[in-house]
Amino acid sequence: MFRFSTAGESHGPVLISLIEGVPAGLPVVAEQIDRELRRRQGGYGRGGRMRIESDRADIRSGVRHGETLGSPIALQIRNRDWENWTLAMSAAPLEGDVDEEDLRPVYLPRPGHADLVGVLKYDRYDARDILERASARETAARVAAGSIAKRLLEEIGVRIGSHIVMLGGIEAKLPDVVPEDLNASSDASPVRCLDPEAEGRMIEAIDDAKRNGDTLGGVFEVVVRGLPIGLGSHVSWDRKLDGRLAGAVMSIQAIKGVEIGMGFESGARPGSRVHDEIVVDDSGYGRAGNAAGGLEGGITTGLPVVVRAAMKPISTLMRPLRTIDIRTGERGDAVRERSDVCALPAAGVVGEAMVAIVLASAVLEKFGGDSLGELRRNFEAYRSYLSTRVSPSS
Ligand code: EPS
Repeated sequence: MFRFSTAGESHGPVLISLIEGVPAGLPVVAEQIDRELRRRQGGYGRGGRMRIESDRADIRSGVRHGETLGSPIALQIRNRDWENWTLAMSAAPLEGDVDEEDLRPVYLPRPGHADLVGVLKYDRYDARDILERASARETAARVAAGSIAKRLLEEIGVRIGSHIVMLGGIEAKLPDVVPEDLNASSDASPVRCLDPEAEGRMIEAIDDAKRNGDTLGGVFEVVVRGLPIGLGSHVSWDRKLDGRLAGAVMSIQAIKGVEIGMGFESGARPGSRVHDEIVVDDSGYGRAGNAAGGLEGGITTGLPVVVRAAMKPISTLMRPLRTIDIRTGERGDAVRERSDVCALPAAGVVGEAMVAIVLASAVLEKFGGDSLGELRRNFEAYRSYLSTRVSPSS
């Protein structure tokens, strides 16, 4: 299985990704990881932090001479902003006289952030103890891990992209067929949107929100092509791939809803207008549509996997909402920290990473292998088995 965990605070010295289960012999170079990290840093609506950082991954273990060893891969991303936070985020106990302001404490929790529930649960008084880890800065480490998962998937012909389908209530007109190289098109747009007319209105909406001290969310869509039939399983709840994808995407900071394929709309239609009829075409079994979003019974159908996620607006508002001071219990305005007006375009990149991680795990479960060669052989054997099944009329 592809397993990963992350460590690091937003203004600590580094972010770390630890990845296990990657077979030996997978070509990996830092530039590929960095390219993904750069994509996450972009997007119209980002705040000042992204001008400070230029995220790069140092490969600390698990790779030798450009190829994985099968051992745990440790990736480290430096927080450049750390230089401005050495006292406030010091790991060492405080010594001597310290001005409390220099510790940048947060006593006015933001509605919508983890600030309040975190301090109560973990018995802290300074919400910085919570928000430093709850921050979406952590998603840089996810994207680094996701880039390794993408690398693995590329080896069997799987391609992942994303785009923004709605931002702040403005819906993009979707093309009948999403472009083959989705990211080549979406990354060319400042809001990663395929509809130029909607793009203009989205940018205006972000500018308006900024002027009003407000923030905006929206919906992104991840599309995965080239998956074989048969990843995931119907046999147990925790092996259903749709459930695993939804959980992974829902775990991204600020995500409040996930749907697969037609999603919520399918609950409003009769079955005759939802299910993708089974047909035979040149390559064997085919489908008349893809309302299922590439998954039936928790198993891939071989059609594109389509996952959408709704991101709520960022909870740091420059025109703050009402809150209660943790020290005094008195009313106050929520803390204003430097933040983004809209991080939806970046969230799409993070969504790609989480989807890639779940799919890489499902690929390794099905095809196994200690080496890339073994994985490939197992994959090819399965493909040739499938080719004996997909021409029922012959
Ligand atoms: C982020 C870095 C953060 C925020 C944002 C995401 O940097 P800073 O807090 O120093 O401005 O820009 O995090 C949040 C919106 C949040 O609510 O925590 C990043 O690297 O993506």
